[in-house]
Amino acid sequence: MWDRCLTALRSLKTPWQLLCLVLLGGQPLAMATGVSTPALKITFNKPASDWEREGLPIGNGALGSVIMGGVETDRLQFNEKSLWTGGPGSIQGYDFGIAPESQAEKLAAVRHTLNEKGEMVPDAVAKELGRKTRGYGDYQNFGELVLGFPTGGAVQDYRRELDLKNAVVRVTYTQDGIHYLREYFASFPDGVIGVRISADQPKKIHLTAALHIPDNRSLDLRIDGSRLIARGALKDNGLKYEAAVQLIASSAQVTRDAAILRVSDADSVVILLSAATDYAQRYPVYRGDDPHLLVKNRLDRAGKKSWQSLLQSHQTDYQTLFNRVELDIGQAENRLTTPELLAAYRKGKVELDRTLEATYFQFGRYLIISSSRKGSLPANLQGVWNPSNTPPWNDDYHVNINLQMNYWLAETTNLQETLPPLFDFVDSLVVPGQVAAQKIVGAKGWTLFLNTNVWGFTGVIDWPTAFWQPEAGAWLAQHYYEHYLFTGDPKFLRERAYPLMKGAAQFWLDVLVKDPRDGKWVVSPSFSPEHGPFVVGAAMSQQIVFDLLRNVSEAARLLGDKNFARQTTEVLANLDTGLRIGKWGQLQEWKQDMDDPENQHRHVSQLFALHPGHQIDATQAPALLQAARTSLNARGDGGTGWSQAWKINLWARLLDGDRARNVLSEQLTQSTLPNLWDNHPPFQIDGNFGATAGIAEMLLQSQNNQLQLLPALPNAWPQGAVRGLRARGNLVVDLRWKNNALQEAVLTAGQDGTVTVKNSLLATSFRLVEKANGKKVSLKCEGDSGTFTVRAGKVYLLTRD
Ligand code: FUC
Repeated sequence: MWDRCLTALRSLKTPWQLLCLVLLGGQPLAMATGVSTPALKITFNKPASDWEREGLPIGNGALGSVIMGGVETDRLQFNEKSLWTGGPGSIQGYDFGIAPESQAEKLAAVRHTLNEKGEMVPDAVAKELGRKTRGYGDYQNFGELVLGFPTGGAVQDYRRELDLKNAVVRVTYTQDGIHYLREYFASFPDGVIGVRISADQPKKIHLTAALHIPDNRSLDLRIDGSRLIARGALKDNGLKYEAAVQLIASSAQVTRDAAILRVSDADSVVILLSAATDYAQRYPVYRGDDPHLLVKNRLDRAGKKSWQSLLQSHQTDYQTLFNRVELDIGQAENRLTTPELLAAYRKGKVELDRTLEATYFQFGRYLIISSSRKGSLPANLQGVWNPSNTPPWNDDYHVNINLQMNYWLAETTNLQETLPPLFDFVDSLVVPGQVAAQKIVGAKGWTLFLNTNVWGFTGVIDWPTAFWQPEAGAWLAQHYYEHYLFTGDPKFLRERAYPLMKGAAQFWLDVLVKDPRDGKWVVSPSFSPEHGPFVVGAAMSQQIVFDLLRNVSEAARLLGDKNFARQTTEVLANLDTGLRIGKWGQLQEWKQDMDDPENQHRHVSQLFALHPGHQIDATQAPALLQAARTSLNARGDGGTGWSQAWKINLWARLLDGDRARNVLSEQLTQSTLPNLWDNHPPFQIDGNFGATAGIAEMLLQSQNNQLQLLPALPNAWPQGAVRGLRARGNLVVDLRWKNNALQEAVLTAGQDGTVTVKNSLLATSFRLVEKANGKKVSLKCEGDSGTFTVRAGKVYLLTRD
């Protein structure tokens, strides 16, 4: 289909013709795989009046911008991920959150009190072990590119849309009989943000372009030809920055006055923006080259390319990733704006509900592609988009769920190219994390606690409610092993995953203590995230350590590290697993049976073992599963955005599709802004990513060596198809279903192996063949699951007979 589209696109000349194709060609197109998806767009019929609620985001990983689309003044607030205050060189001083003297004695005293008394209030522990932060820093607003247009007559037919299939924002309107079109995108291959302003009549574009830079930094604003350059350094830490804007106007001259570029009587204008800092992800200094050459070279190169060629490289890059997954849950083409679609949600039009849900799913994928690409930092609490110099939670990396949740969708929704920033970032935390492990806990290995910044912060803060979370390192290590399970890449396992996981495990081998009550290895002090007292052996601490030690022992065996395999297996055998069923049938959050059935705390930490862990397996442990269900029921379907997103995943793991979809609906109605950004509140992107991951989890699961097809399909999606989801074991899976039952599954194997598939279809009459030649594949069946051998590169087709 894409070939067809590209040929059609190439035959068109003006942006207007292209736009007409996009706007009018809204018929669902049958894909080769049979998945049909109408236009995926987020639309408004007015300019944004509120950045957070109505802005439309574009991004290339490092750079991001939010499009407001004002007719007379268009503001493109923009960011570059490394522009942070704090860190080395900060006027507030900076110590990575780590005191120079060892905290091991204080820790031993806390441990002793816990052994004596069983629990401690967080304030008392924070008084001992917390540390006032200095120079932690904040992710910064880079500035605004402000475009000014002349005042005209009444504006008609205004439309502002984010087109998820093409990763382009468009603004269109008619004024004084002229149709205007603005297009915006952020290109990963060219490293620039591109904007084109055009009209359907010649010489109608008149505009000014200025850069507004916040005043907490020095500023040298210059014009060089048709380029506007802003450079300087943050006052707080001396971090150098540069942003530059290049104007390219057809049949018109760019003139300049003071620090403003001006174009009159142009047919169209292309504006390119690039920005960078001298940040480098290198402990302990975190500084690299002056950003000038990088910014200049990017603009020089991009400025030589035509708009079409810039757009084409961008779309080829983007669509290579985005187009891998298509979801059809019976959504309908429609002309509603996104706020209207949200307002109509669950008011009786089921196709429209599905349109919103399918768009929300793909929006999560759009957002991670736009905020996490190689060569930059990972997606932070707001991805890459932030208009403030003092954003909520510093717009940092919280690692007691948030950063992890940001990447849950990366493997399952087939976007491995978004993972390098996470792995590079976590790798860069190992050296400062070793210092933290040493000084704060007196242990080998590495770890970090609640939160981190771009400056290797691995120490502690002093906020009693959350500050102590040394399991963060182990939790992050899970992503490395999962990456190996999904890709089967032995080099990644050997060279990156294993050293990182082993370091995290060495920390825990040093830290675990024997609980005098039962002789089991436990974490002490232990704190269930942001909830309850400090105790010994809270469920989540134990489950995370279990997850890490199990993964690392498996990896050690695979790689022949016999000693470490033995050591970790021995500890595992006597580790408190953190799985206990309490007096009201709940899965206990603490070793003591003290859960309150009325409590609806947003962190459902005791369910880590169900998701993102897989210690509790829906197919094997009915009692634990029931306990998990009881706990999750008690917590309810509400919560902050990310909490609801987590619950979608959890209900999917409990194989309850209707409940998973109900939480999704609650998230869409309670925690979603008009532009579909997740609302914690405020805007926090983890909920978007977590919900997309949850939808994938409803359709396909592959933990514990079982490929579960449509494990949690809700009744609300009786008919549909999905193409391109990924499963552990290096598999790509396409599914089609009807009357709530699987009709067809296509499995593409990336490596040789054995696959155990699970679906009720296997208990009825089905066929499994090699797709290329129709040859029957032998399958060993047991109830509703069947096991067969796959070969790398082969495609297998499972159908209803
Ligand atoms: C965790 C959560 C909060 C918030 C913050 C950024 O501490 O408990 O709800 O998401 O991270």
